[in-house]
Formats: sequence, structure tokens, C-alpha cells
Amino acid sequence: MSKSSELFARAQKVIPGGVNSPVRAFKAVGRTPIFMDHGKGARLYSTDGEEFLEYCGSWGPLIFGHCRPEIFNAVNQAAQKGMSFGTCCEAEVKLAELMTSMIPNMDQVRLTNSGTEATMTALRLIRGTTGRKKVIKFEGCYHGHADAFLVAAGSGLLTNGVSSSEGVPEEVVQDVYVLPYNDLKAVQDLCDDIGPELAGIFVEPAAGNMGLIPPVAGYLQGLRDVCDKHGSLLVFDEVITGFRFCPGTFGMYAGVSPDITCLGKIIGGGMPIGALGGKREVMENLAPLGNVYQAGTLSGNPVAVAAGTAMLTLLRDENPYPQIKELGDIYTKGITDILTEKGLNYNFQRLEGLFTLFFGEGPQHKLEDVNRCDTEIFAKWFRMMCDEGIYFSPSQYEVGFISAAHTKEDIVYTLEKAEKVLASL
Ligand code: HOZ
Repeated sequence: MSKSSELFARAQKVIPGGVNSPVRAFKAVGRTPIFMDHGKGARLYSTDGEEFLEYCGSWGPLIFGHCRPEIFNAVNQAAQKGMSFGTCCEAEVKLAELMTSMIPNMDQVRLTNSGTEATMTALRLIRGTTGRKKVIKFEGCYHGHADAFLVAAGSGLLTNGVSSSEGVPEEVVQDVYVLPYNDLKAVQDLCDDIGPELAGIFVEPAAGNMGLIPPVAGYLQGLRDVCDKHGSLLVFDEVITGFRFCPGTFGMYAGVSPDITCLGKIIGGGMPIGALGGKREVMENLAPLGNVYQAGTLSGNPVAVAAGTAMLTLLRDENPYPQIKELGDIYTKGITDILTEKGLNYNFQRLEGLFTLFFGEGPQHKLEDVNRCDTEIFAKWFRMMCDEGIYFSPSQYEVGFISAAHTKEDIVYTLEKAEKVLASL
């Protein structure tokens, strides 16, 4: 019996489903989870000693791969001074200063412990600021696991074949309107009706929890215009996209400015952290200045913010984005050539370092398009690539991440394995 299987058997006795986050159970890919022991650069090593060239990167934040010395050393030094104070500390001010200097439309930022906390607070904040209840979200977008967002949500819910969660009272979601992604007209039509009562719109500016779905031309600006027309607030959930496209937000990359941006693990270089930030007049409605409440002992934790500061400083000073783009170009060409050569009707979507190979005909613009994909074939692809030592995010509904720790040789190696596996699916 492998060590991973042994650990999974033990885990199932003491942790529901044996996992602390559902996608990790590998239910959708028809095998048991691989327990990882350590990571280095673009590679993960399992407890059984297997080596994986990986494209999950802890779901995005590891833009420099595992254990980049500057980030590791920052954590080490901070931890030696204390793990948690539950008080103000200089390090949290430094990270906030850095973030607001890198993101022009972020006058102020409130640090949380996860992306879920950030979006949950943003929801309360837009309702508190506007005095309105109604919000719009999109099918297949995932904004963490706060009650109001667990309707037609992406990521683990889609992976497990359920669109909403039990335990969420109807009253909590009755003011949440769900529309198809990338369909601006649907938003405009609904807002002709509910516009004056609309607190705001939540959107992943490039969707990354139903596979990768870029916004169609004009979509994000259209959402901005709808919000402006009705006095509503626009929230970009950038837990997946933040700092993946440029040393700032996807909003900056796309040239559209939201009222609030939510960020997650990415600003902690892999440590647990989250943040919401935006215009001063909105942010100042948060307690203790305003009456919208949010709090947390571990918010602004000195170790997490030290990691984040090291990470964002590296991103700003090293600018790894052209390198990641170049690797993405090589991978895209390689995969599309293989698909064409083999006459396979699958569709590869990619933006810079984010990608998804959809096992169905494309393009994928919205959840309905993704739902037509063959998840059984995806599962087979995932398992066979694992056997070849390549680890992708374990669901058709998640994205892959290319990091600055990957090399051209890594991409070429991955393509060789992909060609072999695609030929035998
Ligand atoms: N929902 C996460 C990806 N979008 C997965 C988190 C995890 O299992 O670590």
C-alpha cells in the first residue's frame, strides 16, 4: 500500500472525506489523493517519493514556484519575532503601502485571512455603502464559500456536480441574481428592472473556477457602465487573477477599474491571507471608521504579511511576466499543434500563464459551454499525466498555472508527455 493511500485511510477517519478542501479528494478524477511532502521550484514531491512537474502552484500564488529563498527567508525572520500579536505591527503597514502603490485604484486595503473572507466582507461593504440588498453574480464564478455566494458557484461545487450548497437559507440568496458569464445584455436587461435596488456586481474579471474563461471584448467595461448608470458598485474577485498578469490586478491589465478588488493567497506568496481594497470613500465605511463590521485576530498576521511583502516586491522588481508569457506561448502552440495533428476536437484556452484544456469543442465563453465537456476523458487525462510525472489541477473546472520557476525544457517535456497521453485517451 502506498504511503498516500495509508494517509488517506487515516485522514478519512478524522477529517470529513479525508480532506480539508473538497477538490483535493480527487473524486472527480477517479483516484485517491496524492499526499505531498515538499515542493521545490516547479516540482512537488509526494510522501511516496514521486516527483511531479506541477501546474497547480497552490492554486495560483506560487508565481516563483516553491521555496523561493527571498520569500522563505522573510517568513523565517518574521516568525523568529513572533507568530501572531493580535495588535498592530509595522509589517502590515508595509504590505498595505506596497499594494496601494502597485494598484492605482486601491486607495486603501483591509487585510483578511483568505479570499473567502475578502469577498464576504466586500459583499457586506457594498450593501452597507449603497443601502441596497440586491447583487448580481455569474454562473460558474466562485467567490469563496460564504453563504450568499454558494449559488451556481464554480470550483469545488462544479467539480463535485452540485451547483449550490445545502445549509444555505433561501432568504440569504433571494437577493442574489445569477446570470450567464460574458453575457452583457443579460445584465443590462436585468438592471433595467432592478438597477435602482442593485448594490453591486461580483465578477471574476477572467473566470478561473470553471476552467479558464477570458472576458469577451467590452464585457468588463460594460459591467462598469451598468454599475455607473445605476449607482451600484463593481467588485472584481481577483483571488485567481491578481498579480498573475502584471504586477497588479487583472483590472489594470484590462484597463477597467472596479470599485473594490478582492485578493487572496497571491498576496501572501502562499501563506494564508486575503484582502479587499478600493476607493477611499467606499473603504472608509468599514469599522472602526464606518459601521460595516469586519475583524480578525490573524488579519495582518506578521508572518503572512512578511511573505506577501517579499512576494510583491519580487514581482515588481523582477517582472517575471514576459517570461511566463513566452512559456505560455510555447505551451499553447505545442498543445494546439498536437490537437490539430491528431484531429482531436478539444479546446485549449489560455491567457498569459493561465490555461485550461477543455475536453470538448470550443470556444468556452460561459458555464454552459464548459458543461458540454467530457469530464470522464479529463479524469483519464489527469490520471495518465500523473503517471507520467505531470501534475495538473485535479478538475476540468479549475485552471493550470505556469510559473517563473518553469523552464522551456519543462514545457517541452510536458508537451512530449501530453502528446503520448492524448494519443491514447
Ligand atoms: N477552490 C480551490 C480552487 N479554486 C481549491 C482549493 C484547494 O483545494 O486547495
